[in-house]
Amino acid sequence: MSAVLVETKGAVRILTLNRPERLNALNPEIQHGLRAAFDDIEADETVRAVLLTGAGRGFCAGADLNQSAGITRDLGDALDKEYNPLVRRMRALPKPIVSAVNGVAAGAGVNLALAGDIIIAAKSANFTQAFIRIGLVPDAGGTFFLPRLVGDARARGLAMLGETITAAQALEWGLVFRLFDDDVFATEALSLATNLAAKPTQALAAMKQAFNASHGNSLEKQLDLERDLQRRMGTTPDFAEGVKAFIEKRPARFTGRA
Ligand code: T3D
Repeated sequence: MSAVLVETKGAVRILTLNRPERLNALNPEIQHGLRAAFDDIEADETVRAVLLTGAGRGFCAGADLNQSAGITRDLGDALDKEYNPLVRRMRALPKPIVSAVNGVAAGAGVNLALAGDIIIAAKSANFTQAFIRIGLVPDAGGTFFLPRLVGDARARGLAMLGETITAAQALEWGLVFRLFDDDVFATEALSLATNLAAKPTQALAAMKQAFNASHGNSLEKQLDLERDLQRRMGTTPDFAEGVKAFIEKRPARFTGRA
């Protein structure tokens, strides 16, 4: 059985981490499966949104610790070769990613979810920056995403104490966008991704670019970037269709084409 299940529903590509007996802990097979899946998604024009979730009761428990037991590995190498390219890939992907945290998320599993664009969670999910429990520092973008999402005080508390927070706490702190009841979670997650897949894909890609840049930009630079992106958006068929549909008082039919 594949470590990452890949399914297509309409214009949504669903990626399911699939090592439920290990709470979908990240091993080379999962890393390889994700890399291959994102290669396909980038190249396939018919895919307009991604849904990333986990099989079983976990979303992802971070790095598979069995591969670290008793072995001296260069963890910097592991980040350079596996985790960092994946996070960069997800952030730069010109298509929206819904991270659907269906259950337990720990360590790099949390931060992998945060690399998505819209993070939702099942009400039974929980989140642990588990790194400190094993003497590590948050990776996979954790020290970047966390303070920006929840603020410095909470980011430091979460990372330094390694305490588990509930989905309700994660929502209250701004770590996730929305919660759903467990019994409807999969359906609601797909519905959200399907909704995104029907939107003007070029504009969503440009938004990702703008939000990614905004953390490091001055207002001046960000205004310039918005101008450049908007200039490009103004030439897209979806802009023409959106305006036409508004004037004709009908729902727009976006194609996502450049
Ligand atoms: O090494 C590198 O590549 C460097 C990169 C590091 C990045 C990181 O992510 S470091 C952080 C790694 N993750 C952790 O430290 C979390 C470890 N897991 C836990 O602390 C707990 O499992 C949880 C708090 C996540 C959930 O607890 P609970 O009680 O709900 O489940 P459980 O019983 O502990 O786990 C269920 C099974 O999954 C269990 O196997 P068993 O006993 O039934 O055979 C457990 O060993 C396994 N499992 C859970 N997490 C991992 C794992 N197996 C391997 N690696 C894991 N990370």
